[in-house]
Amino acid sequence: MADYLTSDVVDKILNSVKEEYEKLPKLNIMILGKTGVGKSTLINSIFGDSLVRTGIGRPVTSDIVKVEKKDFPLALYDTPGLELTGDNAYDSLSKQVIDVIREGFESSVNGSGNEIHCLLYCVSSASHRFEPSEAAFLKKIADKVKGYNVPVIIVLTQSFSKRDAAELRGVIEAENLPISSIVPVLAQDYEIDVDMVKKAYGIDDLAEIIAEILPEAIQNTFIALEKANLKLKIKRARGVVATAAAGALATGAIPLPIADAAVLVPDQIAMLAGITSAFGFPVDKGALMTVISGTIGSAGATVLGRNVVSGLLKLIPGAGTVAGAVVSGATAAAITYALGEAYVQVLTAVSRGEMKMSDINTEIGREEINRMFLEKLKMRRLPSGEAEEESEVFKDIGDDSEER
Ligand SMILES: Nc1nc2c(ncn2[C@@H]2O[C@H](COP(=O)(O)OP(=O)(O)O)[C@@H](O)[C@H]2O)c(=O)[nH]1
Ligand SMILES: [Mg+2]
Repeated sequence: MADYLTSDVVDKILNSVKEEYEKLPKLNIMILGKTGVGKSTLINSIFGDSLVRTGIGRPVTSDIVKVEKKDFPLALYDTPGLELTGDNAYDSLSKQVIDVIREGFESSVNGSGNEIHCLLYCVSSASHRFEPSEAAFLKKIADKVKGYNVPVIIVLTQSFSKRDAAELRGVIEAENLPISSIVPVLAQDYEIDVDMVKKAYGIDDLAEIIAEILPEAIQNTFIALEKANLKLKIKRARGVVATAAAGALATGAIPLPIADAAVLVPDQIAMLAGITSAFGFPVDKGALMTVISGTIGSAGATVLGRNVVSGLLKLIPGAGTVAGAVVSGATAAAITYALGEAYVQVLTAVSRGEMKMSDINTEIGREEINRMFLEKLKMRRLPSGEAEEESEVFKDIGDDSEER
């Protein structure tokens, strides 16, 4: 088994994932609301606690702080510890908010990347209060930022009572504000009593709404960073697979996975990197190697090698040597699709806690991945949705895996 080859391929994927992360444009989110309504808790539950706990805050105005972390494509504009009492406090803050948003909007023309992509305005359902001064403040902000393309989402935080949340929603809706949506959430489980816990909810819906309102280019950043909605990641990852499979179908120039060498073409490497980025995992070299060896690499090639290569070569006129062989577009698409879908399935299982990254890099993990790969390969689904024509190659694979 030529592990050095697999390792080389994995290094290429690791590099490509790194580039993929570096390429993600910075997402700028502003979060507003009174102290104690649960802004930090909300951000933690969307992005994990790493930003709030380890990010570095820098004041941009007297009350607004920009929190960032090195090599992390998210900037959070927060108002920590701001006591919003009285019209003066609201007046002063609305000026600062609009200044920051306008400056970001104007400078982004020069590519500074400081434009605010989304404004989360938090009101606590638990406080039972939405004062006229706060309503006026929110109305002013929502009206002003409309001109700078900043969507506003009102988050009803600490909504352990859905009835209170519905009531508050009614009050805010009556204001007829130019906002994108009102979303009730309970960001963390809430202990009502020693024997009664209200489970957290709504963060996945909020994540979906945020993803929808963001411009396409920033969406990928959000999906890579968020930790609240696995479906968004799966959908994005499967989009990457479909694109790669369609590309393989069009070009068909995929080298055969032969003997014990995993030969991946750049499009497949980009696909694996894109999937990894959608799930937002730190890359684990061992796990990636197993995925490759369990699918089209060493172990998979035993299956592919025995049945496919000989089968394929019969189909390819003039293919004297294994090394020079390429497969048809349809077959290339099917292999690419199966590799991508198997990898998506692995990362989904890891995200759900059904599998550990470290479990993957074992004999059992590899067999499981191989099983997934063959199952996907048997589906023979093409990105266009057409059924693939029957081929000897797929009969071979089907026969072989059914025996196992
Ligand atoms: N159980 C529970 N506690 C929350 C929730 N949101 C906020 N809190 C609590 O409310 C307090 C204030 O929250 P924090 O996020 O610091 O508010 P901030 O000042 O707006 O950033 C903290 O003690 C949080 O633990 C929630 O969704 N569930
Ligand atoms: Mg806070």
